[in-house]
Parts: sequence; structure tokens; C-alpha cells
Amino acid sequence: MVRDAATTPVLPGFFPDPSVCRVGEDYYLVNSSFEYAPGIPIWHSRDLLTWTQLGNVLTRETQFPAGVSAASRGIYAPTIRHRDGTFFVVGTNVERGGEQFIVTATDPAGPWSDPIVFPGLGGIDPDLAWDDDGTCFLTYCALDEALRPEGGSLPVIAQARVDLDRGIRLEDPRVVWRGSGLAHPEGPHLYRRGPWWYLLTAEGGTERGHAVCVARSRAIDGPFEAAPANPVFSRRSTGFPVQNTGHADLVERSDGSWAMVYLGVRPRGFTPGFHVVGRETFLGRIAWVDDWPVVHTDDVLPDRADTAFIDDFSSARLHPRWVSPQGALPGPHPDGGLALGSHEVAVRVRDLRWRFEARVDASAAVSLRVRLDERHWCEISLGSGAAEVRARIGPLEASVGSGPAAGDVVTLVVEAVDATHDGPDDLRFGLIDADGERWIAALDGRYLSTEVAGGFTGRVLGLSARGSAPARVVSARYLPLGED
Ligand code: 6LW
Repeated sequence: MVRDAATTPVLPGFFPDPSVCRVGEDYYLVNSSFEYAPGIPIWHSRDLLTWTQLGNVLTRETQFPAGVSAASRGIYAPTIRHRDGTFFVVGTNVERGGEQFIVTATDPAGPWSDPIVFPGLGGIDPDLAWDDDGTCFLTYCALDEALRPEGGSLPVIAQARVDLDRGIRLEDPRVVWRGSGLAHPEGPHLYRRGPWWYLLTAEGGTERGHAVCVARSRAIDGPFEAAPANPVFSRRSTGFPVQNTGHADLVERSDGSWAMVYLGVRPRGFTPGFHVVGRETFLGRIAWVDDWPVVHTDDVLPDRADTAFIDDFSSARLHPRWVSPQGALPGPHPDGGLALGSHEVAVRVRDLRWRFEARVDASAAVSLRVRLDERHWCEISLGSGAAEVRARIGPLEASVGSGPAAGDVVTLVVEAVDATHDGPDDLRFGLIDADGERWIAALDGRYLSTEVAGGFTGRVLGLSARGSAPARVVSARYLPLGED
């Protein structure tokens, strides 16, 4: 089956707000990670199509303190750039009042430095660009009322010269762009191409109206003029299967052609359409017409992303796919596997149809949760010779089913399968024990969708101990079901 980049993500699953840079023939990409720690997944590719996760940028307490106040808080929209042998990631920790921070590394796999924080630049979505003299400009989406003296509800794109060595800003922020008129101008990135500086922005909000807009100037600090064709890319008001497309970043290949990474979602089910695996990373191609970028999405993907995995947790280092919404990852169990505590260790769902199995020690109470956020989840718990499926949807929590479970080691199973109602899918929960495999309960998948829960994240699969005693997961297995 031929897969085109317009309908198939290059990074399926909750990997939004992609930012990319190139060093020689190597590409590096980062995503937003919100409340999940370690924060900011970082990827490597040689062709922009197939990506391998190198690790996460924010792996230490000193970089991203554990414990975020609410879902979809934490780390927003990082930008990655490379200059003179150093990688820079600039991002926002909204948990700390929207502070812009920079971390650096010589090896993108880490370790990354502790953050330098730039006070007085309140907002989100920072970008770094250097002019011909080597002066660094931090351009961002300013949420500061003082920069909008005439009022108005929309943020503005602001900029300040910064000294990265001294960790200070060299001037008060200046407004450089107010967007093309759509809601929420944000996600700015600046690029030099020939005589022009291009300012790429996300507009319209990250939901169905999302779009990519462009402006250009002869100078890095403006004044900018809007592209006549704005928005230069959007799927709004179309029947296209990938929606919410926007928040993009451009990169020049070594052959001089340009590519674009952007986020999109795959809504399914009856109106308004439900997306459940979050905002995913897609790839586009840029043609330059009259010195303006034109987006094409007809690249052919060689293969679907390889999302299957089996993890027996035997290696000394936990695979970087594992994260925790509470910020604390478990360590190895003396009998093998992971020693689970009350904090979840979680992995992102990467496909529209999938199966996940967790082999657990039945001697301690343990649960496997499909989590959209703290208030929207469904889980199967095992304890005292029985399994129970419970769901929470907003303020309501209920038991959905239960049954006996026999044996010392039990495999908890959850699958996302075709919807029986009007939702995007059904989630069914069951187990494999000494008596074989059976299903216990199912839930309409729309209740664990972003359209119901709100926010910026997608489903993850979390494991945790259910009681005060530590629990043990022996192995975990994820596999896509069918073709997305
Ligand atoms: C991000 C903003 C956006 O900071 O969503 O899609 C916000 N665009 O630019 C959270 O990811």
C-alpha cells in the first residue's frame, strides 16, 4: 500500500509542535511534552521520513521539576537549532509562569545543560535565530498585556536580542508581527533564504481552524509583510482525514530543497469527530514561488513507522519512550521487571488500532490505565484474585465490569478496536491467566478523546501499583492492529 505523507504521520502518536534542524545529513526533531517527564522527546533521522528516538531533553529535576499542577501544563512547544557545534533547545515551562528557557548540548542524545531562564519574556513558543553578525534573536508568542496597549484578545509575536553566554536579554521585547488576522498567532520561527527573512507562524488555534501563515522582511527584526496567499497551509473546512494542521517548522536539506514538519490530528467517528492519539507530526515539502513558500504534501512514505515493541525492562536504562505524568519513573525490581509505585510509568499510544499487554506479578495490586488525562481514563486493576475495569469521565467514576483472575502472573490486556457506536474506537479490557484469555469490559473511545477532555495531549498507557505495596511489571508488549 502506498502511503502518502499527507495522511500518514512520520511520528504517529502524541508528538505535537514539531521543530527540526539539520546538521550535515542528519536531522534532529523535538516535540512538546506538557506534564510528562522526562520532557521533550528528541528524534534523529537521515531522510525526515523515518525517525529514531534518541532520548529526552529534560531528564533531571533541575531541568524540569516533577509535579505539574494540571493536565496540559508543563513544557510547551520547544525549538531546536544548531550553531557552531552546539545544539540549542528553547522552550517554555508554563508551570513557572510562562518562562522561556534554553538548554544546550554538544551531543543531541544528551546530557543537556541546566536551563538558562530569560525573565521578562512572558509567553510561549520561543524561537532562536542569529543574524549575520551573530546576534541571537529570541522571537516568541507574547501573552504580556503590556505589549498589546490597544487591547484585543490576541497574542502578538514579539522579539528580543539575547546574550546566550551571559544568559540575559539585551533589550525589552518589541512586537514584530500581529499575524494575518486569524486567532492566536503563535509558534513563530525565523529563517534566512537569500535576501529574505521569513517569519512562519501558526494561526487559527490548534483545533480545526489551525493554519500556517508566513510573512517576510529584508531584516530579521522586520518590518514584515504578509504572504498574499495566507494562510499558506490549512485543512480547515475540508473533508480531509487529517485536520488541525499547523504549528510548522521548516528545514533546508543539503541539496537546497526545503521541507516542513507540522502537526495534524486524525479525527474519527460521528460529528464533531474525535481524535485520541493527540496531535501528531507530519511531513510536507516546500516549493518556492515568487520567493514565497508553497506547501505540498505528496511525499511517499517508504513504510509505516515501526511502532511495535516488547520491553522486558532488562537493560540498565529504561527506554526513552517511557514517561510519567507525575514525573517519577520507577526503577528495576529485584526479581526482574520494573518495581511499580503509585506514580504511573506510561508510554504513548502510536496507532489508531492497537493491542497492549502487560505481564504483571499478581501478588500485589496493580493497574493498567488508558489515560487521556487525570480526569479521563479507563483502567483494568488486578488484586486479591480478581480484576476490575473502572472508568473516570470528568467528575464521574464507575466500575464497568469485573471478573476472577487466577495465577501468580497475569497478563493484563487492552485493545483499541473498531467502534460499535459513533465513537473513534472501542477500548476493550481483559486478561490472560491460567484459565486463558477473556474480555471483561469495553468503553466507547470518545470518552478518552481530546474533543471530550480538552487540552493538548493524547492517550498514553500507564502502569502503577494500586495499593501501598510496590507492584511488579514483568514485561510490556505493544503492537499495532491492522493498517492505519
Ligand atoms: C503551543 C501552541 C500550539 O504552544 O499549541 O499548536 C500550544 N500550537 O503554539 C501547545 O502545544
